[in-house]
This record gives sequence, C-alpha cells and structure tokens, in this order.
Amino acid sequence: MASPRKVMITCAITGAVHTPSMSPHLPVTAEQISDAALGAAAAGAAIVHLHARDPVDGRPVQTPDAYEPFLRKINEASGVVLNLTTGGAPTMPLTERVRPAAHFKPEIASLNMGSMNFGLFPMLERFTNFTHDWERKYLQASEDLIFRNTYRDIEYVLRECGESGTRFEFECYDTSHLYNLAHFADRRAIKPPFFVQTVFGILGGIGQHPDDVMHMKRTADRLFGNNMIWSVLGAGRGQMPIASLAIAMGGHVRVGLEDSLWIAPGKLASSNAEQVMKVRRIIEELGMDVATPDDARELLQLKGNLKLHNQQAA
Ligand code: KMH
Ligand code: ZN
Repeated sequence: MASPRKVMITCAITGAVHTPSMSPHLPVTAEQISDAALGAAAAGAAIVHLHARDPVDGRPVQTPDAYEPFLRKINEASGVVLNLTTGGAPTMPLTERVRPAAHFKPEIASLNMGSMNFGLFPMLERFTNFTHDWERKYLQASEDLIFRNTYRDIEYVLRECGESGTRFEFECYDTSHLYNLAHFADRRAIKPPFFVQTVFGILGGIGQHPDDVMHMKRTADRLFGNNMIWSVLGAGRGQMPIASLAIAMGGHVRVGLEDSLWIAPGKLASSNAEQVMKVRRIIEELGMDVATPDDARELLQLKGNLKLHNQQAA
C-alpha cells in the first residue's frame, strides 16, 4: 500500500498585516513570538514564518536585534524550520526588509514576486478602537502605497540571501507573479524545487474563489511542473476553506495569525497553535500525514538545521 502523502504546514506567527488592537492573541514581544512559534511547532507546523514587532507598541520592525531573542529560543527548543520574512512591512524600504534574513542566513526566507497594491484599509470597517496611534494611520496609508518588489529588488534579495544557501518561499499573489518567478527560473537565477506560496485574498492580489485557486494551480503547474512544491495561504476568512481545497488538490498549507486572526466565523483564534491543530485535523481526516521539519527539509532541499549564522551561542 502506498504511504500517505505528507503535507507541510507553515505557520506565520505574527506578520505585519494585523495590528495589536485587533486581537489580544497576536504575538508582539519576543517571548510571545517564541512561545507561539514553539506552540505551533508542537502542534505540527514544520516551518515557522517569522516577523518581529516592537515590544512596546507592536509596530513591525526589521532589525536583527529584534529577531535575535526569539530566534535563539526557538532554535534551542525545537528543530522547526525557520523562515524569515524579507517582505517586512509594505511601508519599509527593501534594504531594511532584507536585513534579518541576510544577517541570520536561515534555511528559508520569503520572497515577494511582484510590486502590487496591498490594501489593509478595509479592516478599518471592522476594527474601530486602536490602542496605539500608529495602527489606524498604518491601515489608512495602505490606500496610497505600493508594496514594491521590482525585478532589481527581487535580484537584490536573491543575492543578499541566496548566496548563503538560504532557499525561498516565493510568495505569489496573482498569476503575473508566477510568470515573474518563471522569468527568474528561465534565467537560472533560482534553483528548483520552487516553494511556491500562492496567496489568496489580499486586496491588490487575486481573490478567494475556488476558480482563483484552480487558475493559480493550473498556471503554476504549466510553468513549473514537477519543479514546484505548491502551498496556499488564504487571508482572513478564506484561510481554512482554501487550505482544505489545496490539501485535497495535492498542495501544502500555511496558517497562522499573520494571515488570519480567526478560528471560526466571528471567533478569534486563541493562538497560532489552535489554527495548526485545526488544519492538522483536516489533513489527517483526509487520510494524509503531517510533514515533520525533516520531511520539509527533504522536500524543499534545505541546507539543514545548522546553527543560525550570527546567532549568539546559547
Ligand atoms: N502576510 C502575507 C500575505 C512576507 O512576509 O514576505 C505576506 C507575507 C509577506 O508573508
Ligand atoms: Zn510574512
């Protein structure tokens, strides 16, 4: 009998989409981020996708100093694969966004595959009370902001992070981003297998209809065939329905409070681990297994769980 397919769960712990007043469960301090990442790993996440925040007001920050304490704790306690963002926040310049991944040289870094609108302002309809001054302004600013990822920017990330053997979570928010990825593959600037994270439901990218998922998958299959490891991320309420669809279609999944604050309609998730446990139940009920971090290393051909570069010794 064939062994069950192994499905990788990535958990994106805190991100830069939501602001602290939206949920008391959104990790903000280094301790909250490491606890949440370790909880997600214990629940079955093979990969944790990480951003840092200012511990006082929860604003996204991209200094290696902000990352070091939680990276050290996660690395000491778990073999989970570390994935550091190079997206940072759409408000930040690229040189700032890339600093943590260039400094720590993790197994994976994210790489956003095109410039786009990144509309966070619709959340102002749902959330009206904010503790910190920056939160409302940050959401409002997204009405007139481009999340910049030009060809030169992409080359810069590939150069700054790729030379150390860091591989990439290629974040593709629309079909054009798949074609951009194919362009870099044609130039031999990137090596397969390509970890393609298709993103559904960011205003400025493709939507969340099942046809959208089919279209991205069909296009990615045509462009990359067996050179692709396909994963999905549904923003907000589409998180679990899109994950379920992709699991049934042979894909991998990303969950976590970066992408959705919810565990059920109108009900905030109490932790990242709660979302991991939910998607894990779906995977197992469909007769598949959850991939371990070492399964993910093999599937994605990662460099291995070396001590993070530049991390202080424990
Ligand atoms: N929050 C996701 C939709 C990144 O970190 O590079 C996008 C993201 C970007 O994960
Ligand atoms: Zn992210």
